Amino acid sequence: MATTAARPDPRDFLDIAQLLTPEETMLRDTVRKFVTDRVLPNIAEWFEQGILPRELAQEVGRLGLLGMHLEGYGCAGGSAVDYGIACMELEAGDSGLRSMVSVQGSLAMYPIWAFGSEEQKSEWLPAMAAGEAIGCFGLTEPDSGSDPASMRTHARRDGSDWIINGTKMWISNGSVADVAVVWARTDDGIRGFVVPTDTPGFSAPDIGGKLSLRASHTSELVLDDVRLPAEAVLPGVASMRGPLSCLNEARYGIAWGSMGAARACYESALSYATEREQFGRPIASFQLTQRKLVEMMVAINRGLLVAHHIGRMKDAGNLAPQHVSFAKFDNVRAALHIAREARSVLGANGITLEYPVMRHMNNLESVYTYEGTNEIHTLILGHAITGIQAFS
Ligand code: TGC
Ligand code: FAD
Repeated sequence: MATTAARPDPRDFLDIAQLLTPEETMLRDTVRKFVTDRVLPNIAEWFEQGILPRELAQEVGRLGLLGMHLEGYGCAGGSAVDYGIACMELEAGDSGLRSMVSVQGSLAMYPIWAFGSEEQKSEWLPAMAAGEAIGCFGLTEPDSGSDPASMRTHARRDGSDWIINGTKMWISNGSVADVAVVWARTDDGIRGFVVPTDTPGFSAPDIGGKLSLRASHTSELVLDDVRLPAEAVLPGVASMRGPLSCLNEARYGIAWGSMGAARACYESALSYATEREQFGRPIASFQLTQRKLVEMMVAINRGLLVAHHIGRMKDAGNLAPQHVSFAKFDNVRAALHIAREARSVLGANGITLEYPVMRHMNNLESVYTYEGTNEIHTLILGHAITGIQAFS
């Protein structure tokens, strides 16, 4: 029987907030306030200049958001849902900010935490959790994107040392990193190396001309006879399972984060549509506009339910990589579609940095491609349901 409950909130139609515990609600509000006070007033300028100030890492570190789902070594030891909520609120500000936090926590700290030696963990994790040391993750290469197992970067032994040669491409945080987790081919399989970025032979030139994720540093990593001691290798893994395990962590955060970007676009379109008048009426009064707004609202609520569901599964230890692919595949494509529709609602104003929509839309083009393209996640899901591998 229908109840007499109040009219649904257009900004939380299915009352998804009620799924959060009081502690999760507090975390959401804290990160939202940080984004509102510190990021939103500046992000258009950072995006235009192509920068993300380094001190933001220390600021989010003080909020306990770096490596927040890891235990010990100065990390906050939060739940998977906590981590998802933080990603969502950060990405409502900008995907570049969420990327910085994802790369730090899921791609640079996680492999050290999961596969590193005690010495590597003690040396790097507390400083990285505080944002005093920034990390990056070097997997992709100029000729190895969707197929990272074809990487050419290699490490060979020289006495007890390792010598690494190769080039990594499209590396977030690269030019501002203090430490790079670099994956390389060796005689023992694919190994991860913890590379201090001041090691001779290492350089990280920025990639220019980006129209997407401009508030994020994206770099090449050049390793030219980089000599490392024996203890630089991550001892706990010697196969593609190493880097792919890190991707599960980051893709999980993106499933939530993309819904933050989508929410920002939807809210911007909703408020614009109720204020902007054409033909003597608010554009929100036209059926075609209402349809766009309704499709956005429904897709966001659906994506958030998926994010919450996989979050609880992850916390219960029941989340498979294919579940993460489901959420990354569907939530990011939905967010990109929402951003494009929102841009059309704003008309010409939608193409400017005065509104967040086109900035999010351009960012989401990268989010659609990184951490496994939409096509790769389609094939992971296709493999899962048919048992037939169609990558190659
Ligand atoms: P395959 O032969 O199937 O497996 C090789 C080994 O890996 C294991 N494995 C996994 N382990 C953990 N998690 C997963 N998701 C795993 N998938 C596979 C597997 O069990 C096996 O282990 P072992 O011990 O038996 O050797 O793997 P494949 O090489 O055929 O890969 C298949 C494919 C295409 C799915 C994979 O290569 C892939 O996901 N490609 C996409 C590449 C990608 O996502 N790159 C992302 C780079 S980082 C980035 O974009 C950062 S963006 C910045 C930000 O996040 O903000
Ligand atoms: P390709 O693999 O060349 O793919 C091109 C097209 O072909 C895509 O549409 C793809 O889906 C399609 N395709 C490829 N193979 C198949 C197939 N078997 N079947 C069907 N279609 C296929 N990498 C890192 O290691 N660390 C980082 O920090 C990082 N940060 C990034 C930041 C940004 C802003 C961007 C844009 C990328 C970043 N990446 C990073 C790289 C990212 O992971 C790769 O761009 C991504 O994996 C795709 O590789 P590619 O660009 O070489 O495209």
